Amino acid sequence: ALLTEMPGLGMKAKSLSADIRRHFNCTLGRARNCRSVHYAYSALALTVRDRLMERWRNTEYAYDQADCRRTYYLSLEFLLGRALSNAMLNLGIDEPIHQALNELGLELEELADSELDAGLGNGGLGRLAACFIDSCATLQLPVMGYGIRYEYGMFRQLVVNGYQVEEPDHWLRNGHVWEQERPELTVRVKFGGRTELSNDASRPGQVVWLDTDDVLAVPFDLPVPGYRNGTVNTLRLWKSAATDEFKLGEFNAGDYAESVRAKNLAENISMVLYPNDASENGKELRLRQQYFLASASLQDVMRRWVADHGEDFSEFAEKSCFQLNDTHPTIAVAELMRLLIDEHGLAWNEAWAITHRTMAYTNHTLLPEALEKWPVRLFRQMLPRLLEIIFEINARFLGEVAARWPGDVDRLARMSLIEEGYEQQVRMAYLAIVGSFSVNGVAALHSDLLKNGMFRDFHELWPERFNNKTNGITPRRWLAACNPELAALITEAIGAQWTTELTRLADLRPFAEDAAFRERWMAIKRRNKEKLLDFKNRELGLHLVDPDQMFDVQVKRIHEYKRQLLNVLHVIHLFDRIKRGDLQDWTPRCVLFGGKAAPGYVMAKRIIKLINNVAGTIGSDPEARDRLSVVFLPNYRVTAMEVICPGTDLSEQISTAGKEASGTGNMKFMMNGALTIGTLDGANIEIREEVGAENFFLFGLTAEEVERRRGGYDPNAIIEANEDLKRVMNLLESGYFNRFEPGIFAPIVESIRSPHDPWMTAADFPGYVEAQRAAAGAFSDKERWARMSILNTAASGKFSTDRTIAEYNRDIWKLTPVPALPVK
Ligand code: DL6
Repeated sequence: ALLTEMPGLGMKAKSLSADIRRHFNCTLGRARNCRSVHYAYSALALTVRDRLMERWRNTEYAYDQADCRRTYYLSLEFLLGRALSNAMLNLGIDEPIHQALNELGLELEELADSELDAGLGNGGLGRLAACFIDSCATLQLPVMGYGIRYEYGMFRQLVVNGYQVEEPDHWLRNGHVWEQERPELTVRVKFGGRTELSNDASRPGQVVWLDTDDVLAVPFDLPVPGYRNGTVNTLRLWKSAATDEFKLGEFNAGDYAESVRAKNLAENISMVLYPNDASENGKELRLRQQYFLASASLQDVMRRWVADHGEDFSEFAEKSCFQLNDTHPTIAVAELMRLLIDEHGLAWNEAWAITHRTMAYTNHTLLPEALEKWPVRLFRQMLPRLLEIIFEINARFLGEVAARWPGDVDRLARMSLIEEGYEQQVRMAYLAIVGSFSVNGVAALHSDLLKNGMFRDFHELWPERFNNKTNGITPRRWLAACNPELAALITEAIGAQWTTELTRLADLRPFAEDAAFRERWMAIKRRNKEKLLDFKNRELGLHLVDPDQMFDVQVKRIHEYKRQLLNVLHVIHLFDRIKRGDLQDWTPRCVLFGGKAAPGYVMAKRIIKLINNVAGTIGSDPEARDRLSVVFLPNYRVTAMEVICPGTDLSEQISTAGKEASGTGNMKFMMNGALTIGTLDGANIEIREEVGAENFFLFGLTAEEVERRRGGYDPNAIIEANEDLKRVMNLLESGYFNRFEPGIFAPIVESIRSPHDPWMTAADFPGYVEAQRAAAGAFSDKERWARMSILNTAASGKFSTDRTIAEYNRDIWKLTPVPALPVK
């Protein structure tokens, strides 16, 4: 007891600076003449981490004592970004830290800049998981995140001669002070081998899985601080390691090569994040990662359960919930069955009653190509026991379908967890639906489209399972931390409660009519635009842009459905207007693009090249460059967005309707006072509802219209009928933007002209140009724009993940908040 007793650590500048010195000299052992920014950062981070530690212990202790129901958020991705400023903000020590660093002659910004992003995710889905765990801690909900500690996160993007080049992201190269290794909690995960019936007479009918190649899962914990409430939750990330058997094998000289191969196979599991966000990864290693995460996490939960409750699982489902972040961790459904039946001796029905009351599934996409399927053959070889369980789940499930719709053979084939064909495949989304008590989409339109489209049969069978949870973002990182000046102005106007009750932002509405307030608001926006330009110049080399131009921004993964191409076509149209002297009511603008293409996605990479070539042509045209500038910002990431969204005027959310499940970038821009130009897709619809049609630049086909036009789509007729688009296509086709690289954009032209273009770029061009004109007109009326900007922030209250998580909790998790014990 004496050992665990600890007095609280000081939160004032004096004790903070003493601790920074102590860590620099004692923990890190730096020499007297060391001037390393990295070590100064590490000393500061360790000082902040100490303050998290004591709250972390108290939180875990409070949860243990309460023996409360808990949720486990299983996700292959957590796109965390940097940790330092967030921890300082949430602990409420940013002021004293500033003072402490001042005393020491250090600059916070410089130290903070040396932290590498934890880029353990592709985009929206991974960043959503990071925002969720922030809100769970802020709401004091006993929620633990489980993920993979990838050695290499999302690749670093360089642009060379306009082309994307990928470089590995070794984000752990300088160490990672925030994590805590917990080797004593290592678990074994099985792969390969074979199954047979047990000959143990006391366990008749039991299956044993044997001759497996096991891998160790070693947990590394990250603290997840709530906002100024004493709670620190846990994100547990698994690293794979070889078992001792491999090491023993190394002594056996004859088998050395095989032994090393097996060791590498084990260690490769957590080596690298797959960089595809919207298409199947389809690789054996990816399935290994999925099972590794699911099995290690479930075993971890079960181990704690057995320690507290013994082998009595009667209350397991009352006390535990697993939220599956997309289909990626869905194998957890079969793994929980396996653990309950094979390892803990439950009968099938008992195990199933627990499993399907415990699992909940969130779908994040409407693109059929992103729905995961795994070949039965691969399963049989890698996870033979899991395949048996999936077959059994399927047989019982199809029995239920047949009883409900006797003789409907087509329906059985449609709904089966196994897709027949040249090669049998396991449909992971269907396994998730069958194994879960809740299935949700991530915006109202998306959830409706799931019910009426992709999962229609399942909705007919179990309508009560389906629900919507519109996404959000954490206002701590995405307003308070990334836009401190605006946050201070908002607090001065309406008080500080908005940080945890975001709907309070509505109180800003009357300030839209206050001229002095508008002036301050826009002065902050201008300084944020200057900061964005500084950032751009640091990352890209100096290239002057006037901060009074309209900053028109599209940053997100590069994908055809997100239609960066439509944006480029509009840029070419603006260039064409300049060249033909159509300059009436001209609004100077800077169009900024950023985003990574999946390395194998050829068309997306070609679109990056087109953006860069157009940027180059316009930048070297003396008539054009002061009126229009185009920038492609390489290596878009969380830290970049923290500078980009406060400095944006116009947010581009222009996906083909019915394709973007929700979007969350749209929310970050809105919260920071940008106006949206967008289609009726994903959460744009709800954004427009909140802010009012008059404060949103709408265009484009609706999701229904897109579907209806399929089959009869004639882009060439649209091009012929629209003079602007015809001229744009002429410029593109003439090779104007690729004079020294003939033909490189031909596939892009073909895709626009194809009657099978699923993204219907040509169809939305005329409406888009019109909406852009309206936006430019509004921007040139400074007072009007300022009003609209304030109203956008004021209307963004719905889009806090605090609201999203409160809804998950109300409808799915049903957890009781547990306050952490106070720090002594
Ligand atoms: O739910 C988070 C995020 C949504 O906001 C995006 O609209 C959606 O595209 C993304 N989904 C994925 C999964 N695959 N795909 N495509 O990243 O989830």
